[in-house]
Amino acid sequence: MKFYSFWRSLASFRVRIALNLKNAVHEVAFVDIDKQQHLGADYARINPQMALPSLVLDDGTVLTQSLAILEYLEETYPLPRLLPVDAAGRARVRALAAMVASDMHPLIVPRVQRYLTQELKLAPEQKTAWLRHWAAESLHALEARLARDKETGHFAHGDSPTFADICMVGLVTFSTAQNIDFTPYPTVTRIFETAMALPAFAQARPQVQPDAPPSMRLA
Ligand SMILES: N[C@@H](CCC(=O)N[C@@H](CS)C(=O)NCC(=O)O)C(=O)O
Repeated sequence: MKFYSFWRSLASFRVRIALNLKNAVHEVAFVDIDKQQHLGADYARINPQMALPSLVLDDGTVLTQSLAILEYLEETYPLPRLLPVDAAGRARVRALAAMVASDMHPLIVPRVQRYLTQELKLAPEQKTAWLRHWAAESLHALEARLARDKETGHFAHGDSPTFADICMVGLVTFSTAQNIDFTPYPTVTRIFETAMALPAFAQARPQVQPDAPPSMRLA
């Protein structure tokens, strides 16, 4: 398998974690969004949506959309399970994952940020306000849900990682970069710290990827 990734991409981050947890053998191809490589003809041939990530299987089949890729990995690498055994549990985990990946993340992707600044002429501080607003709104919703639900355990659902944690850690990482105050989000913070203590999560962090610029590298 060949995984097309960009270090800062939250959707790539999600797939990196799942590949690590599943121990799925793959090679990585880096596509630099900052250099607009994803908009070039080479990458457009792989993913006409021109978004990261993509996972190209050994038979040439191209998978796109991080949640669809997570589902593929769950079906083809059953262990460790990243979805609960019960239908209601799976619905809850997919809902928590969608709160981040489907509701919040699309508001902050580079093409939206480009439209805000280049077309709508928002000033840098207005764009920052936009990003911080949607990140905080998402954190607030997640905190309320996780703090209320009896299914919340050491992780977002029970005591092992699921799609929910995989999606949530990207939101927290992004929000930290936006200097958001986490005091109102103790449950989210606790689960983030639990998840990031696992090597599969820690090794998937944006700041430790080989394509991260030296100024951002932690290791
Ligand atoms: N819903 C998609 C999001 C894909 C996406 O927008 N990825 C971003 C990086 S996280 C990207 O490649 N953006 C390019 C752009 O916006 O120009 C997924 O989960 O895979």
